[in-house]
Amino acid sequence: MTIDPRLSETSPAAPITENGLFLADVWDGLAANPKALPAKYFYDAAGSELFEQITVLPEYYPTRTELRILDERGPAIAALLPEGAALVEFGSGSTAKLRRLLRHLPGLAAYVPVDVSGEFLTAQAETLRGDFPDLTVEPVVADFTRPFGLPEGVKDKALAGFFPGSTIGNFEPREAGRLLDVFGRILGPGAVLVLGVDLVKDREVLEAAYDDAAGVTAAFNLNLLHRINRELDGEIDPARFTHRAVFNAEASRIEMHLVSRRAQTIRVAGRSFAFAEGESIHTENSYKYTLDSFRALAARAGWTSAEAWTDRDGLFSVHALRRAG
Ligand code: SAH
Ligand code: AVI
Repeated sequence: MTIDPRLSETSPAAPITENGLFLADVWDGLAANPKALPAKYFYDAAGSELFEQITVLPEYYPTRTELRILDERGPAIAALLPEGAALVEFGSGSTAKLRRLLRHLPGLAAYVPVDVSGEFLTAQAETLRGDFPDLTVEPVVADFTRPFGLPEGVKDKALAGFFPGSTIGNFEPREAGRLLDVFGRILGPGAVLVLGVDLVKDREVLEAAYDDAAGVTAAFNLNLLHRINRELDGEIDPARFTHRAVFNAEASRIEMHLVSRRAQTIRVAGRSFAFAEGESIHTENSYKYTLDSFRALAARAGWTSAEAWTDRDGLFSVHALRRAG
């Protein structure tokens, strides 16, 4: 994923709509060589539901492993957060991980889930309010790679950040550093950011996690083509594409692709794009770090490592970072 500067550069006289940005990115991505689309577009309501199904697959170890680390380290994490803080979660999804932390955070002043998947976020925030009536929940529908405002009610509060799931891994390392710097500016000097980072491991384990036997990850990847058809007047037959997930060891990342089963031309909003047989659209990177390679990335972005925890098998890590004061 990349950080998108366009919205902030747009003059109010020439507004770019969300769907206009989506179309521009799809046209750019399909015209590029090699073809690539930004991973953030996976997440419409259907994509968010499919991601939730991924999180409980036997092959997808990250979610259950991170939940276990959060359960075990909840008290230590809580001790790092200031009393009366508002917690901003970037890419909150189902809010399942916040729910696990909540019992350790009785003094939390507010929870601000930020997510680009608007319909899904609104529904999750409503359910959370129902389950925790004493918690102030202030959802923000936004693309966190672009400037966005925090709710008025939390501006006078100490802020802390939460970025679980290894969503940071979906950004090129240079972009990940820029994103961490942006989060630091939002949260302020001295703030703590707790984030989940997936770790390098055997190719077999990684590739199975992104190409599960039940085909849920394939459906998640292919949903991008369905979404283009739904929202952008696309004329794509998703059955003519196949899901591929491969570990690129040199770059330390899982790559997901949609591979054209045959030579074909697809159309999106009146523009045509030719594919050779076997040509792919690169739809996602999921970078895998070591504890030290991630600490080094965070340090370059202005964060020092307060703590880092892993599970017993060294599959996944949770880092607590502190912004220079
Ligand atoms: N934090 C959850 C969800 C991770 S899935 C967990 O750990 O399980 C990644 C989430 O980030 C999705 O909910 C997706 O909609 C959101 N997301 C991805 N890119 C985003 C962006 N650029 N801006 C805001 N949210 C984004
Ligand atoms: C959200 N993100 C961290 C997931 C990952 O593991 O990179 C998205 C995902 N893609 C395929 N499976 C899960």
